Amino acid sequence: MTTPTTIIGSYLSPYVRKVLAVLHLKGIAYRIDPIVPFTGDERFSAISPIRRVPVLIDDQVTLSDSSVICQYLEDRYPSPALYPAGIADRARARWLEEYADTRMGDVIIWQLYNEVAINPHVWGKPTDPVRLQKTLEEDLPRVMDYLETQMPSQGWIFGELSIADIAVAAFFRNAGFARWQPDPVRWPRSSALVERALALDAFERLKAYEHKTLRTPIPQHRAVLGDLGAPLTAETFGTAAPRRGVMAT
Ligand SMILES: N[C@@H](CCC(=O)N[C@@H](CS)C(=O)NCC(=O)O)C(=O)O
Repeated sequence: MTTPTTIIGSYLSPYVRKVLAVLHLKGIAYRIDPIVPFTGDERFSAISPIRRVPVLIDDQVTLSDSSVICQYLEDRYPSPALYPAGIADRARARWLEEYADTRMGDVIIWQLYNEVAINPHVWGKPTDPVRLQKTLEEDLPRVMDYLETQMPSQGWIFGELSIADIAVAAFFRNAGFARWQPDPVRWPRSSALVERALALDAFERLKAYEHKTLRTPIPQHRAVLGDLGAPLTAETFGTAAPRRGVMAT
């Protein structure tokens, strides 16, 4: 029997969300081991040496890093294309994906979501109000100001839906979990694009799993997600106790 496409990683990760959206848009069936970051076992360390999610395992390859995974899926399953055809647009789409993964990841995940959710709920550390205020008043507006210069007045960034729209939108689900939404008056193009993208079935269908994960203690994630119909793997790479990552941030 061939190995079915398997994704390791929580429904709450924007990087996992990006990969799941791409799998859905390309019509690729998959199973998921929805482990929370920081809770992978030793076998997880072996396949994800930076100990980050998502990881993809299929009949040909084991890969970590969402951008590498999405590019692999595009190369192996070219239709529908999710990278623009023109060389310059293709490069710009990759840049916007990189901007989302690096800078939006830093501000929305490692600052905002970390302060509001991960520190208190995973590590038992209270929210730092000074850090949170700087994120909300300085860093997030700067990210939004840049995005606004890149967004179209209507439709998708490169005409057809692409990895750039998907990568950017994925982060706004986590901003929403931390009760932050872009102001549609200040950033009208970005707000509208994110709303359009998150309304796609590729994102919409994940919402029930995201909400359930948010509201459930870690040891019960698999059971409640299974009850909701999530396509779970039979086995898990997860452990009960979280441990700090291997990267400095
Ligand atoms: N560049 C990576 C980033 C993935 C990432 O940062 N994942 C987070 C979850 S949102 C993680 O696994 N963090 C655990 C850690 O850093 O130890 C990608 O695109 O996949």
